[in-house]
Parts: sequence; structure tokens; C-alpha cells
Amino acid sequence: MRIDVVSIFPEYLEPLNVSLVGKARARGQLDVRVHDLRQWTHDRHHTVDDTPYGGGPGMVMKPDPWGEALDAIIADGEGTPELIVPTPSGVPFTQRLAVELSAAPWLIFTPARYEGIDRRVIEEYGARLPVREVSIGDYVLAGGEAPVLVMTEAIARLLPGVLGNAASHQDDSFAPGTMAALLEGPVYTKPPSWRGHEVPDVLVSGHHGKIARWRRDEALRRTVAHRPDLIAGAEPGAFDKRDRAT
Ligand code: 6GU
Repeated sequence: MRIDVVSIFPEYLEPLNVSLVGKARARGQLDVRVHDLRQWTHDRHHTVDDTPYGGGPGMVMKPDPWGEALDAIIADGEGTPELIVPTPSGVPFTQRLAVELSAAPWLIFTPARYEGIDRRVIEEYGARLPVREVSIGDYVLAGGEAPVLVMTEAIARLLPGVLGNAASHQDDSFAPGTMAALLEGPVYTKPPSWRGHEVPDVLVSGHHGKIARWRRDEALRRTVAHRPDLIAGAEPGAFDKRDRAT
């Protein structure tokens, strides 16, 4: 998969060189290209923003640098990229959307600063490419760079071969399937006793059926406590009579 990111703070994307995403890039599983939007400005001050039509606070990102940047990047690759526009006004970024985007061959992220990008950029590219405006949650950040880090990590770990163990995203919280409506429960490792806190007996019993049942009960308990909305919104048939949430 190829991912292009266009930003006025390319250094904000440095964490894409580290850890899971950095390793995926080094292995050639992911091709990430970060671009400085200001390379597509032509004035002495490399201006990317201007005052909003209609008045109001803040500044708006000018369409011209974005248009030149996107035209150049699109022309430099094969096929049709999908444009992902981070904005608090977008559709929610969910595990389902991460799975969907992980199947795309090429994504372009356009993290904005200020009050956002002139609407005509979204109109223009919406007529040429698949475009999605996406939000990572119900709070307002100063720019879309941190959301790009979040979304890229969520997508990259789903790419074939990136995680050591493909089964490890089968039971992620929010993974489509039996865990669709559940948060993952607690985990333990050695030693069996630590500062007087014990590993639950069932986990060392070797009884796989009982362990699976215990994990599901713990996931249910945690979901009721932290995210009752997930229980209320679950698909019919997500729970059965053995799921006695406490
Ligand atoms: Cl994608 N951008 C900004 N600026 N704030 C956000 C967001 C995105 N998602 C949640 N808050």
C-alpha cells in the first residue's frame, strides 16, 4: 500500500518512521511519502492561508497550493488514489473503516491546520476520486497530523504480514465478528503471583473452553462498565443466554 501525506508540518509525521509503521516501511510493506504543502506555493512567504469569506475567526487554507500538490502527487502514481481528509466534521474513523481502507492500494491524507481547507478543493477532487472526510473522535485538535498518525497506525497493522500473528487482530476490541460489540478484557503474563496479586486460576487451568468463556465474560463486564452504548447498539444475535453481563 502507498500512503501520501501533505502537510505544512511534515516533521509532525516523523513518528511514521518508528515502531510498527516504521518497520512496515523498512520491509517494503508500506510506502509512505510525506510532502511539505509549501513546496507548491510561489510567493516569497509561502502563504497557505487567507481570511474566510463571510468573516469570522481564524484562517482558511487556500485552494491553490492543495490543487497543485494533489495534481502533482496523483500524476506521479499509477491508478486512482483515495483521498482522506481529516476533519472534526468528518464521518467517524472506526475499526470497520480501518479494515476497509487497509484494502486500498493508495491513500492520500490532507491534514489541515487553521479552520480547514477551502471547500472547493473537496468539490474538485470529489468529482475525480473517492474522497472521505474523516474524524477520529468528538474533540477538536489543532490540526489533522495527529489524526493521520492514528489512522495510519490502525490501517498499517491490518496489512498482510505487518503483525507477526494474523490471529492477533481477530479478537481486537471492535474487530468484526464475535467481538464486534465488545471491548477486550484484561491480560496477564508471568510471574503467576506479583505483590500478592494472582493470575486468575482459570487462565492457568489449561481448559480452553473455560478460558474462552471467562474471556468473553470479562469482555462483557468491561463493555458494560466503559461502553454501555456498544451493548445497546449491538447487532441482533450478538449476545446469547450464556452472556449474563454483570
Ligand atoms: Cl481528523 N482533525 C481535527 N483538527 N480535529 C479532530 C479530528 C480531526 N478528529 C477529531 N478531532
